[in-house]
Amino acid sequence: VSSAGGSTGGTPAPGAPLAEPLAPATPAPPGGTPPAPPPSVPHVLITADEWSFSLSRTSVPAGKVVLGLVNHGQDEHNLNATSEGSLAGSLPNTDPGELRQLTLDMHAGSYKLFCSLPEHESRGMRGTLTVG
Ligand SMILES: [Cu+2]
Repeated sequence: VSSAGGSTGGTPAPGAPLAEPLAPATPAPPGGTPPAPPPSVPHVLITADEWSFSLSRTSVPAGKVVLGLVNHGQDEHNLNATSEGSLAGSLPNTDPGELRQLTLDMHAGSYKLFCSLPEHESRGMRGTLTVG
């Protein structure tokens, strides 16, 4: 195993205060009671290709949800989530092989997921996520 290389050089400017003071760590609660762990956030992975959206699951409980878009296609694709016609969230055009994520606070109902590039939705890049 050669550990050659590494970042050499990068001489710091003399006298330059490079390091910002670290923010103080979260203060320990005086009672010593550890905070309850946050509830786990459900994830939905949408796999995109030409021309389909494949959802890792089609229903989630209401609340925070992480939507992931992974592009397994050859072209760029994006993700839009609408509920009753209004946009709840979106991810921009994503290159093949890339993964993007966004967290949404979703209410009970039906969300439409689709790619907004011309004709992509009509070719099949759409899906429905049921929340509640
Ligand atoms: Cu697309």
